[in-house]
Amino acid sequence: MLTKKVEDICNRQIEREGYSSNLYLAMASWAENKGMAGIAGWLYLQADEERQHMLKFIKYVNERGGCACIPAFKQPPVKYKGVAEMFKEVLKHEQFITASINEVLATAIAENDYATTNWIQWFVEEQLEEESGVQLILDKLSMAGEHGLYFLDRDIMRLRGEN
Ligand code: OFO
Repeated sequence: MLTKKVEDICNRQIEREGYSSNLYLAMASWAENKGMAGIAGWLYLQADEERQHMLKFIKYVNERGGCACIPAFKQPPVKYKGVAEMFKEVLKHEQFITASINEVLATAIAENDYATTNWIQWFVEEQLEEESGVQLILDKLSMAGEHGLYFLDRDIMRLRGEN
């Protein structure tokens, strides 16, 4: 059985993972409308992954005798200044999510909840990958400059397996 504090912070994470999914969907839609099919495809996949993260939390909370709440999500931005700015936003958001996952871990430790302490490790690892994957795209973007955008858009899917 989850303690109230662990249940609450997991529910907060359900909202954050769901928002991440919607944020990347909004970015995917923006990129698709700008004709960047590769970048849009990368973001659509990322949105799916975030939904899976949300589902993992929902199932875990319910399995441990808590109650997973499905929240309302605030609307993500519709427009972005450019591709580099957008990926900087992605990195900033992932750093926020990493801090948020660390707070779930800290709460589980403080509550002597060893099962959650153990279970959350998957997310700790996942966040390393998420941040380094986005950093890799930002590095390629700054190397390529705006003129190289065409090639990045064409090749971005290959980067998913590279970090
Ligand atoms: Fe769920 O890892 Fe990104 O937000």
